[in-house]
Amino acid sequence: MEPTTLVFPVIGKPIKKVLLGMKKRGMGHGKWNGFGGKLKPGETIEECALRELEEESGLIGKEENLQWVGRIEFYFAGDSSLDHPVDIFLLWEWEGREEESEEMKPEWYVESQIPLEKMWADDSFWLPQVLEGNKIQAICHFNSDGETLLSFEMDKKRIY
Ligand code: 8DG
Repeated sequence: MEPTTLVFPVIGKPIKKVLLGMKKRGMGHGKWNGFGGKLKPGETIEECALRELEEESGLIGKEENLQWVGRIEFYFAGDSSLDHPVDIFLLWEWEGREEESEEMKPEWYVESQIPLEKMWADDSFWLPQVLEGNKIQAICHFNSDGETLLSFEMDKKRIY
């Protein structure tokens, strides 16, 4: 699978609120997540991050307000066609207002009330770290069902 992106619009430093979207279709359907998707030919990873953010949430971001906070390589046992990396960004400023799209239903969450139990199984290992001011690099193995987490190895580094 192509490289993918994930953007979390955030408010406050330390972060107080995060915009999540309930994914209405496709991979991760029924789960809360940041906004993102697959890299298109000719696009940079930042262009992809901002395009997917706008398509899915209605927010319009600029590269200068995106902060790269990590990369996870995902591997799926028995189906390497699903293997893909995800580059993760925080977005500190934007224009426009969040709007429901065909793909996502956006909602602001207080940082302490993020619904980790309704997110991808690996997110509880890294999302709190990223929201606390760390950048991360991780390798994550899932079963072929994409639901059973087999292993998660992470390095983290404080950024603020
Ligand atoms: P597209 O066809 O519109 O490009 O793609 P999409 O339907 O919007 O997204 P996708 O191709 O299904 O890409 C998967 C999205 O899910 C992408 O934003 C990265 C993200 N993602 C994973 N694995 C995980 C995970 O374990 N945790 C979280 N939080 N996000 C993940 O692919």
